[in-house]
Amino acid sequence: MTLSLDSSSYLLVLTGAGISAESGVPTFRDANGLWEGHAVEEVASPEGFARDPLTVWRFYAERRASMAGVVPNAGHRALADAEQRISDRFLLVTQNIDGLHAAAGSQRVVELHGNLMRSRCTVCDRPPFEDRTVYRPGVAPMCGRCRAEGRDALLRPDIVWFGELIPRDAMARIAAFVDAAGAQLRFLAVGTSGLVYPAAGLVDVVRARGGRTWLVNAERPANVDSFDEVAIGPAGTVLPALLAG
Ligand code: BJW
Repeated sequence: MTLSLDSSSYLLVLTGAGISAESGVPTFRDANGLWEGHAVEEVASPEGFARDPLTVWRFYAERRASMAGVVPNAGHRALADAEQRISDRFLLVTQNIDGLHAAAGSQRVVELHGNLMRSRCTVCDRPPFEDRTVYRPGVAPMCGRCRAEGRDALLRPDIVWFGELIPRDAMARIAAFVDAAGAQLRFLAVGTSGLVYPAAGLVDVVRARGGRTWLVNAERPANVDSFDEVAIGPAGTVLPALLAG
């Protein structure tokens, strides 16, 4: 299987947890969607946070701590290299919150589900800010700006949880890219189970526009039949070969 990029082709890439697996980041459904016996939806949903912010913060503090020393792998680097070759005709949409694409040198990145190393206030409109703090168990951090104005307000991770809207500017950037690409659009999905929307529906958006679609995944995901070309295997091995030309 090949995916050659000529002087007119546009490439839209969607990545999921599988691309970071070879860097040592567990995939989302590695433990059957469970963390310490909690269903993922319990610790990654606004309802779960409202019910038990301490547990949700412990979940994310553990994940922040687990990123120490984690570096991008050959799959991340192959995508950064492809972007170097076609620059503005490349857009990388990632569901991952680990920041590894930027660490590999990718610049045109849409973080669909937010970023683990940012927090935001649950009350005020202060913009999300970088926050690498690994809060201790039992600590739910509070907003300093709200406190200065005399109210208590919890911080939360700047992550898109189940049932929450994807940031409007993220969807607008994807739509503008798809429009600009027209008939030259190619789509490559990597390391994603094809279960979570709207990401899982991007392949169908591209097909409706007549674009060709590729998939690289360790196993056959839920939406495998939507792809023209499928390579089953580890992204760190398959991507460098696929994007070499
Ligand atoms: C390898 C590999 C290697 C391993 N190489 N491969 C339409 C229909 C039905 C429902 C909906 C719909 N539209 C919206 C919804 C509701 C919901 C949804 O999709 N639910 C489904 C579960 C049914 N979507 C939403 O709520 C989204 N919001 C939204 O659409 O708003 C409008 C709306 C709201 C409500 C109702 C209707 C509309 C928001 C979704 C936010 C998802 N957030 C999460 C958690 C936060 C981040 C975090 O804490 O980490 O994001 S969920 C979780 O899943 C996480 C991931 O980004 C996401 C996707 O997972 P991913 O990346 O695919 O990982 P895995 O683990 O599932 O798969 C890894 C794959 O890699 C596997 O296939 C492996 O085989 C493979 N692999 N090693 C290559 N080395």
